[in-house]
Amino acid sequence: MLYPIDTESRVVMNLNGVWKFMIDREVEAVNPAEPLPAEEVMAVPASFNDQTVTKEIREHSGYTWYEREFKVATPLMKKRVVLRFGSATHEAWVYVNGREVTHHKGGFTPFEVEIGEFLEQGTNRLTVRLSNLLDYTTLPVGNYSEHSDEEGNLVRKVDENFDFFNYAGLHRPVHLYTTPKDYIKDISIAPEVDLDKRRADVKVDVKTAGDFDEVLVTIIDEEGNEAGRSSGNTVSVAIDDVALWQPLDAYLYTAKVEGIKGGETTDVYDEQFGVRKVEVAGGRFLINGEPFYFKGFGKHEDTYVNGRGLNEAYNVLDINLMKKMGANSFRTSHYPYSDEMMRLCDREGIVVIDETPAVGLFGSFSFDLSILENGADSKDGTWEVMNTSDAHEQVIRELIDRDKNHPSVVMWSISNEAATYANGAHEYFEPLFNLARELDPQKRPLTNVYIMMATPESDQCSDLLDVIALNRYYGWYLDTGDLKTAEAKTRKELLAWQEKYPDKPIMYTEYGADTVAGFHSPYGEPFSEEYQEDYYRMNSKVFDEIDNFVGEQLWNFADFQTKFGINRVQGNKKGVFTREREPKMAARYLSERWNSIPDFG
Ligand code: GCB
Repeated sequence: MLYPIDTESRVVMNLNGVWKFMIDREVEAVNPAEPLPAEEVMAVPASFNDQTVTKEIREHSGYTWYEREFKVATPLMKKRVVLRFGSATHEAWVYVNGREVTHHKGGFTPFEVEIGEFLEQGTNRLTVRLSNLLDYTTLPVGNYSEHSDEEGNLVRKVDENFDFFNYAGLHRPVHLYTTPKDYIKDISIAPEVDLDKRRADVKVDVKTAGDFDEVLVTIIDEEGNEAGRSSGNTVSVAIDDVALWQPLDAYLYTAKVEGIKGGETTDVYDEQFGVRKVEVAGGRFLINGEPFYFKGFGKHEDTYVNGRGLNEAYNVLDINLMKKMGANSFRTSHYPYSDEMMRLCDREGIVVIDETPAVGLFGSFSFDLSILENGADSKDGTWEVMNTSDAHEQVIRELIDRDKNHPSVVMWSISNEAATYANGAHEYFEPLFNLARELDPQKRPLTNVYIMMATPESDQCSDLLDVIALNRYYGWYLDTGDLKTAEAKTRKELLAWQEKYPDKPIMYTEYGADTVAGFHSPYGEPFSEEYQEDYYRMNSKVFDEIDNFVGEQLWNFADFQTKFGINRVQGNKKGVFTREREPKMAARYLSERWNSIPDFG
């Protein structure tokens, strides 16, 4: 799906701002044919949860309503008018002037609909009904229950099967945009590069709707010069002396795609892309033929007030903080991030592991840590109770469709911490991995991010992975405060993975310790800033001994909001930065380490 941009043939209008808002108590039916009887207002894009001081709204599980009015300039009414949501979390029913125009399930991917036939001259009313409910058929996975209150009213409850607050709302920009009636529908770009000859063959596949005599693809370099052109819906354009997209040294070309009819260009779209080669070979992760070392973070889209809503100032700051620390990459844990963040990463040369919202695929998430101590139970029944295959297939399709052209994306993560050690896991995942391999025009490597119980002995899915990606908490959830034992266990497990899969690169996608900013201890006790630093020093030492180890992405970039739980005081405190983005002590150590480790080598 193309991101909405202004071009010579397209106009983008912004529907962000302050909307009417109400939660649906499900006592009286809300009729979208009438203006919403709402008393609250809500800023879009943002989560609704933290914008009021009403507990009932903040913790609401169920349905909510948003509404605003808009007008479309008369000359634009003759065009194709499309309404696009960057995301609506988690399920949306959309009405224009009281009539339903579309429905979408899945809270982290965009959707759009043509609304020309529903528009009126003058004022139009846009209404959205949202659900934040999650269960065993959705991604993420939630534990859903219902009960009645004292008045006999239905109360719905979602208990997150994962460790982040179930923020919801219109999280990303809402746009109206126009195209001509005959238009460019999608563009798929797969550059193939000969690194020795410095030559790229850029395969561009253009999907159109309507009638064109010709589709023209012109590749333009960063200086605005033409680098090549070709005509056709499926073309290959050669670029000589090609400039590569490199981590932290991005170079972006533009594919200018024109739909031509009767000698005139009727639709134009400019799609940016980068030329770079990604492969896994001989236990290494190669970018442009060189062994790349991932340094960075698991993150969240999580800021004060905005919640999980787009916060572009924080996105820019976060990337600047990463660069200052010598980091080069992050994972979009645990869901696809905004289009805007992906475009920023392309521009800034940040390497991204792009994750689906498949989190919580795990019998029962709890803070009962005995499961870690006792090891994997292959008969835990996860794959008998989960009914998420359809949702999983849909999110893989939507994620790859949206992000396929981003040079920053070097690998897809199909899930986070699923029960890959449990019987039925391989049957569940194999078709999903096959689907992702088939859909990605750039054939990027794939991974599944592994929970501690998925070990070289217990795991049932690692044959599917190109890279072994591990979330490990030795010295935190296990052997808390005992870094000596933790070090020995870390080493033992990493060596076992390496022995089992000598040709697969191994990386850490999570490791961390909750740390209360400002808490110090002369003994380096858990939760102190000293312990966090000692914990990272211990892990670094072991990483440096492992041959096939290709990267360290710690948990987490910043403190973030979670569901309530006795192990969470105002959320998860494993940030190297606080939620305000102030560094904890460990940031200085990590910055020194990462600035001294080259990105390649
Ligand atoms: C994990 C999860 C992540 C949690 C983290 C923690 O393994 O993938 O979502 O936040 O552990 O801090 O417990």
